[in-house]
Amino acid sequence: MADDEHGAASDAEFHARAARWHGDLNRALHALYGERADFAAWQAKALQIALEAHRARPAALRALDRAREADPAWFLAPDRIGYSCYVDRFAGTLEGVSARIGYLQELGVTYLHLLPFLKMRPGCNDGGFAVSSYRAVEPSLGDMHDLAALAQRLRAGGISLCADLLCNHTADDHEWALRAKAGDAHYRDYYLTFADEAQTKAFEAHLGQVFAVTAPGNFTFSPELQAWVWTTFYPYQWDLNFANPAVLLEMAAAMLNLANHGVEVFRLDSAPFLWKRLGGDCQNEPQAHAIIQALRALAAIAVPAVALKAEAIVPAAQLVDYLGIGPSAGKECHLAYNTNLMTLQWAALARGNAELLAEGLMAMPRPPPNTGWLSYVRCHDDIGWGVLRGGPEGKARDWEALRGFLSKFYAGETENSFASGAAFQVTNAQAVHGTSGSLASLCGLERALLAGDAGEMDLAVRRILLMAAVSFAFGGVALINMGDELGQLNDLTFAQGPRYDGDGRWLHRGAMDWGQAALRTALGSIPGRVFRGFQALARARATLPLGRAPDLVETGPASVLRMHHRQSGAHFLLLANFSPREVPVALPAGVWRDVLQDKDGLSGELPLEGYGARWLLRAGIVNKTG
Ligand code: OTU
Repeated sequence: MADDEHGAASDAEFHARAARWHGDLNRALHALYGERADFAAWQAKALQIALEAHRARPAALRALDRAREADPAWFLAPDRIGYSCYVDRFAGTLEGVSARIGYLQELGVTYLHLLPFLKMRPGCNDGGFAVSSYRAVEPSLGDMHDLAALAQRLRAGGISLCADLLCNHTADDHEWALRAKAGDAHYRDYYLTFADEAQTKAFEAHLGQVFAVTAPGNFTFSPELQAWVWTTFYPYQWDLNFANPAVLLEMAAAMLNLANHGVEVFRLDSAPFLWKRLGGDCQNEPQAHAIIQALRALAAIAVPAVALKAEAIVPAAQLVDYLGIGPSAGKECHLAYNTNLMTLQWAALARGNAELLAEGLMAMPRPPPNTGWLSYVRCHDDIGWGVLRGGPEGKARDWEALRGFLSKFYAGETENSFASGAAFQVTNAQAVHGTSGSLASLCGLERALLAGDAGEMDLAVRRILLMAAVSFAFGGVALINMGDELGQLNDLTFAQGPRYDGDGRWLHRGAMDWGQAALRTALGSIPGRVFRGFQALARARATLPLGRAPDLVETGPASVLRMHHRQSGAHFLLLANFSPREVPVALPAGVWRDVLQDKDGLSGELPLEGYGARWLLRAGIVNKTG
């Protein structure tokens, strides 16, 4: 085909997609900017940006677009095992990550989330979450060419690349901010500025605080602007003004450009905070959803191979909205972090009781078709206890007391605690925010090793694998946080690290210990046991009949979680004992196969050891490929 013919055919493809998503894009844009006299011009401009991105899209990625349009649930396959890491901490540079693809494949990884790697503010930058340019890689990590090369190698190895889209804020040295500081009114309108401090106080009266200790308040005075700037997070992270349509289009263009470099999944950082309203807490506003829906529609039109993932650390009642509701069901994010599963798992582990976990999971609405959850037990952030609030239907319960208990338990401050984590951003002895600490340290491995207690070490390893077995069994994408697959401990030297800036989350962001990784084949070693445990879960999961979410979650006895997936005749059952004591567990009728231990013919009653987990399939109904 001649070039112009190619172009024409491809533009036709674009226009067909634009027609399909026309209604959704318009609904979202209208909700945001419908009142403006120049609305039609912005609408046209949005489509123009999408068309330019589509024309610039490499042929291989266009082929991927077509394949994924035919398989819209591609990211929900049971072999979707994610891995999350900082580029420098894992492998030095983007090129270094390329050299470690084999390691990721050995573990069973098919989805790689690289924490922020774009050009970041020098000095304090919140681990790269203060972006100076959306179009350049941080020079110490590589360049845009390395990014495209890495994405391509990952894709060839069956791994999808996920990157953050820092949509809520830029660094205060981003070009837009610099121009605003230099007096350019066009760019000043990219941010939320207030000349009068009283205005900020009026907002502040209804706002929470994310970094109450290291960055109190939500506004920062800029001497250059002679005004207060909205800064939800650190003072150098300037919140963007999405009431200005130019900001949304800049963000869309940045996203599409990264997609054309091979990014397949965007993690929408701080998604709840995108829209501000006087008198509200400025989270989860309907317009924040409209912004995401507009980004989704533009991605679907220009780069349909791409998926969006919401980072919304909000209570369960608000969470499913990020997958779209009403006319937008299934048309907002493809994925969202399952904060509910994560925090309730930690609650179950501390209490030796799975009832609250089962109840909380049953209360979650089912994700819309072609969407799902990202399950995780640890990530680069703290465990935010604030999401544990109970829904409107939730039983009357003292959630505040529970959050207080969990914070103390995982800081190792209660009598029976095995954990060595630390409270994060706590302003006074009563306040609770989150907990820092690595999976292994929170599960007791750090203390056990210090005490040289082999029995405790064994229990800690079982807790680690129990937490993973539950998280992996939920369906959707299961994410491993770098180092957890080796039982890596807290980094006790974190306060001396170059990126620390007084932020306690660096406790669990130590560099990858490749020495420990070398032990992964050593049968008797702890890293070996943990790695092989994760690997076995990843391999077995690929064969399981997992739905988007379990269809029944219950307990029996109280310490044992029972999670069921019934898919096209097959029945998968997870049993997970959150107590240290062995308990007898009654199996549902039928003959079961233990897929992790490869044992057949199980029926009746099963003794489940302390912190034991089983993945069972009802024999006879399983598909033959499994
Ligand atoms: C996100 O975090 C990122 O994951 C953090 O690493 C960043 O510091 C932050 O945004 C700013 O970019 O509020 O819903 O409680 O869970 O800051 C988004 C701490 C967030 C994090 C919280 C989170």
